[in-house]
This record gives sequence, structure tokens and C-alpha cells, in this order.
Amino acid sequence: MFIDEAKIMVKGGHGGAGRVAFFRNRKGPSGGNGGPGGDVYAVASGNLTQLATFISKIKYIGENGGPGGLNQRTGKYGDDLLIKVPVGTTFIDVVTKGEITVNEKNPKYLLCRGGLGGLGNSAFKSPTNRVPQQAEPGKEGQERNFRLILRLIANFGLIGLPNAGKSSLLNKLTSANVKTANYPFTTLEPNLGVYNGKVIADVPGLIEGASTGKGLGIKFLKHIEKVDLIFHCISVESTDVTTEYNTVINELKTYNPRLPEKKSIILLTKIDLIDEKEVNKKLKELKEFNKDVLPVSIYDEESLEQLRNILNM
Ligand SMILES: Nc1nc2c(ncn2[C@@H]2O[C@H](COP(=O)(O)OP(=O)(O)O)[C@@H](O)[C@H]2O)c(=O)[nH]1
Ligand SMILES: [Mg+2]
Repeated sequence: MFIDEAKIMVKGGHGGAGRVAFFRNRKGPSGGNGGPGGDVYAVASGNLTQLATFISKIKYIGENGGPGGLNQRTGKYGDDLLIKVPVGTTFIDVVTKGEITVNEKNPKYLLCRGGLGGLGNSAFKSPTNRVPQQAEPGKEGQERNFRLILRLIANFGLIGLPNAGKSSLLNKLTSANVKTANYPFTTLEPNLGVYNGKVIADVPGLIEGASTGKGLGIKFLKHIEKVDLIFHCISVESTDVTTEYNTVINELKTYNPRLPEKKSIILLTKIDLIDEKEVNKKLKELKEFNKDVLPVSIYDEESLEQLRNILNM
């Protein structure tokens, strides 16, 4: 389960002020009421997997209502603000501790109401007060502070040594836009992408010793325990695919002896880099492990289509 957290302030728009005005020729007040401020809603959005935007932007305020107009016209209604969040985001009210989760069943949730508009002087007209001079200011919008928590369970996991091509595949298969690089660097966080509503996790590179705490891999091995299917990525650049496969499997095993029994498929990646004969040689070696082995390249649409078919199953 990948947990993502953020804290935001939400406020409904301020109500517009009521107006003080009088009809020109006739006697009597003509000031309209202020428009109400916009409400703020949380809306579930299918392709988001992160709360990252809520780290950089933490205040969400509905539009203010407009002031009352002449001729008893009400001011402009403030626009509602829709905050798009990943499906499954939980909002916890910091004060009341009440919580609500937006998801497929509950895709839209009112977080804060906008403030009411103030009354214009027309509203104060009475038999004893025919030329009222008073109008109300608009009311403040409701204000609440929320803690946002996103708990995602990945359906698929991409594992392998750094540089195996995991992040590149994630980018190709999903709308994730993850950094890739041609050196064995490893990302600090698992990268997530959504394909057809299913979450794919690109787990930071497992290196030898990861299960004992070396590198960053171990922190994420526990997530692999929950996925339905593991894609074990091995690059054709590897001079010894058998050893590379065993290195990663041993890390999984040391961490949890049952992990290697999990359903997995081997992906021989970057097959565009070497000729077919070489590819076949490596494929043959990997087939010794009695797993399905799929040759792929991010530049070979056909191989990506085969991958998508597996994801669709
Ligand atoms: N030629 C080729 N290069 C690839 C392919 N997939 C990934 N790469 C490159 O290999 C490098 C490492 O890829 P990356 O996705 O960052 O690997 P990760 O460390 O496993 O996430 C990057 O420079 C990628 O551009 C592929 O199918 N073909
Ligand atoms: Mg990567």
C-alpha cells in the first residue's frame, strides 16, 4: 500500500456585499443583495495517483460572490471550485476528525460552503423605513482544514535491477511521466501509473543486498507482497541474464521466502539494442526458469501491445 499525505486549507468564497442605492426618479431603495460565494468540492479523478500537487498548493478558496447591483439585481454567484484528487483520497477534517473518501461510488463531496451574500438596502424597506440606508456585508465562506491521505494498492509491480527499463515501461503503459536515465540510479519513491483503472508500481531498483537494507529497495519490497502479478525486468544489456535474474530473486527470497512463488512474468527489455539472434539466445537462457518470458522494447509497439493484453487479463 502506498500512502501519500498532504494537508490543505479549504474555504468557501466570500459572499458579495449588499448594495445601498435608490431609484432615480421614484423614491425608494434599489440596492440588490450580494451574490453567494462559490462552494468547494472534492472530485475523484481517474488518472491521478499522487497528492504531490497538494504539497505545492495548499490553499483552495471558492470564488467570491459579486456585490449587489442596481435595480435590485443580485450580485454574481461565485464559481464553485472543484479540487481534483486521485480516486480513493480520504479527507480528514483536522478539527472534527470526521473523514470521507472520494471514489467511484462517491465521486463528488462538498468540502466547504460559500458565504451568503449580504442583503441590499431594498431588503430593509418597511412601512416605517422607506429609505433604508443600510446594507449587509457578505458572509465569510466556511473554512476547514483537511488532512489528505491516499492509500493505493498496486495490481502490478515492475521489479528488476536499476537501469532495467522499469520506469520507461511505466511511462509507455500509463500516463505517468517518470524520470528515466541511462545509469543505475534508483528513484527515491515507487512510481505509480494507472492503466485501465489498475495501478502499476515501478519499484525502485533492487540491488544486491536490498533485502538486508542496502539501497532503497527494501523499503518497497513489502508493496510487492500485495500485487497480483510481478513483471521481472531484465535488460538485454546484461551480460549474464541468468545471474541477474537470480540476484533479484535471492533478494526477494531473503526478504520473504514466499515472494518468489508469486505469479510473475519475465520481461527481457530493450530488445531493440541487439540483433535477433542475440535476443533469442538470452530468451532461451531465461526460459530455463519455467516462467513466461516476453521480449519487449519501448520502441516496439507490438511488444507493448502484448504487455497491455496481459494487463487487461
Ligand atoms: N533502446 C532502448 N532503451 C531503453 C528501453 N527502455 C529503457 N531504455 C533506456 O534505458 C535507460 C534506463 O531506463 P529506466 O526506465 O530509467 O530504467 P529503471 O532504472 O529500471 O527505471 C534509460 O536511458 C532509458 O531511456 C528500450 O526499450 N530500448
Ligand atoms: Mg526507474
